Amino acid sequence: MLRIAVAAFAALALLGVSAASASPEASASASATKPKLVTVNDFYFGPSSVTIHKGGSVKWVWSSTNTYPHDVHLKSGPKRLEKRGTYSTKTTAVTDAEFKKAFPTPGSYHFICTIHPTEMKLTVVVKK
Ligand SMILES: [Cu+2]
Repeated sequence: MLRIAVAAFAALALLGVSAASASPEASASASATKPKLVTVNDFYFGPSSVTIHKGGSVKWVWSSTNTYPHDVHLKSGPKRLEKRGTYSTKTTAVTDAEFKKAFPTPGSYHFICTIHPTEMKLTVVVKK
């Protein structure tokens, strides 16, 4: 069961990467904007807040020392955000997972882990 979840995660991560490299914003600013790294830990996102520019991306990496499953779920974001579902993972993972997402729309984004919603919170601010 866990193996299936991890495989699904890997597929999701690949989709995320190919979508990002196909986007004009990403290629135009590729050298300037390395993804901001956020680690997914028992039981916090580190750091709990990141700021990027429009077209930049965030890469979540699950800590190798985790013993509980976590996910990344967009709780709230800009009003007219397109493809809202692509800002959340489809599965949970304990370790050895990554999730990368580009942010073409400026605004404030609030993420949680749906399994630990009161402990695990992350704010992403996307500047114009
Ligand atoms: Cu969690």
